[in-house]
Amino acid sequence: MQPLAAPDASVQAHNQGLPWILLLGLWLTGIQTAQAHTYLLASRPAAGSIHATAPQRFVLRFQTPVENRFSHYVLVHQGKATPLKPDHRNDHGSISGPLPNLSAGSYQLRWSVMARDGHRQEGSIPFQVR
Ligand SMILES: [Cu+2]
Repeated sequence: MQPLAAPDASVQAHNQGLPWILLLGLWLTGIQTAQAHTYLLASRPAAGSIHATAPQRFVLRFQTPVENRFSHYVLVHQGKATPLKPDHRNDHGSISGPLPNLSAGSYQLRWSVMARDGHRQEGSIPFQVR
């Protein structure tokens, strides 16, 4: 009977369609997450870098702009943390500022930033001055 074929085809089409809707949902969620969170793209000094000449400035490049009022940067050396004050930022998530005069030794540039969605991200960049 011809009419019975139609419901079967309909069910099959429905089953094929559902995964695409789920995939679309996951894709949209992924885009939203990528826009919401930020992360560090690059830094100067770079993580693990060794400097014959002490760097005079730091640069952090984040994937998105950060909330400046709720973002902090410190330089840790021999257990002592010195706050760093950025003096330049752009709308694309780049932040830079002066470093104090660095003697030879191991340092960590620790950053803690708040993305526009309110999520905090933290990290530590180790580097050395010879
Ligand atoms: Cu987020």
